[in-house]
Amino acid sequence: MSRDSLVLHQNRPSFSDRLIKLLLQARSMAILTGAGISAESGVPTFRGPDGLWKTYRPEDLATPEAFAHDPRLVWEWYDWRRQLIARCQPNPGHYVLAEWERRFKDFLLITQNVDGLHRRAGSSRMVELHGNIWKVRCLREGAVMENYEAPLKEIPPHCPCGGLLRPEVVWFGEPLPVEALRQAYAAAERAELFFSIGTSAVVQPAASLPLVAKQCGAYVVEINRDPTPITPMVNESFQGAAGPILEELSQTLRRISS
Ligand code: BV8
Repeated sequence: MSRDSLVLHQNRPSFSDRLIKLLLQARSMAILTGAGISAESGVPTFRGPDGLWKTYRPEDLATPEAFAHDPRLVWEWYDWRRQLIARCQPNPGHYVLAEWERRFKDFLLITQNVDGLHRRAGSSRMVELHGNIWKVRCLREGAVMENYEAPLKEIPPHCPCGGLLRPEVVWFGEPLPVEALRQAYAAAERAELFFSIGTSAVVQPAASLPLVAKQCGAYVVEINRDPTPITPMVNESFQGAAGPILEELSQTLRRISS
């Protein structure tokens, strides 16, 4: 198969020999995930038909301006999401990716998700590009701490020092954490195999990572329920639910390796 040919799998996934060979032999792998990997855990996505943004406009809630204008409203949205996520469990897709980090010498999971489900599934070689909904930052001291109250005892919450707390997540117009972004780009540049899983690939700069990987010679695979702007440029695209496809791929690898 030529490097740029696109293999579309829309029904029962059949895995190309090239993909299986790379999964068995590649030395370096990087994976970008988005809200779609957590959808089967019950966490609403952002832009799908049942997406979070349908109910709320991003500029109303996920921006520093919105928080400065109405910290209570923004915290009510995050408190609602935290309570919902607290009831969710990692799904098979999260567990397969946690298992894969043990298969590759050079591996990085790059998530846009703030729900913490990858870590709960056992992933450790990972970066959270958009922060974590279970961390808060004091606006007076700048201290970052974990906070698992669901529901929050007070809205908006305050630091013991009296300072207002904000969610330790990246809002629109805010820069991404420098070290996490550096690691993500470096992993994309050296990856032999790059997966983009469960992301609409519209939010920058995360959405550029699959393109960077492709330009640097990686074999790029997309697993997503719907087509995205990167679908035409990837080497293989699996259109469907990530959990079952990742489970099937993991079982295929186990069968071949045994
Ligand atoms: C920044 C907050 C600069 C946390 C979020 C060009 C270049 C650079 C920037 C920009 C640019 N153009 C515009 C910008 C600005 C902006 C941006 O990208 N806007 C977009 C909308 C055009 N980017 C920014 O503002 C970023 N900051 O660039 O700063 C800067 C630099 C220096 C100094 C100052 C400033 C910040 C971006 C982060 C914003 N924060 N969230 C939170 O509350 O969650 S973004 C939000 O979208 C989430 O974090 C989410 O992770 C992210 C991406 O969404 P997805 O994860 O892809 O989710 P989505 O619902 O969209 O898609 C899910 C997919 O799953 C769907 O395709 C669906 O088909 C699929 N699916 C569903 N179920 C399943 C499934 N797939 C498989 N299986 C299933 N079961």
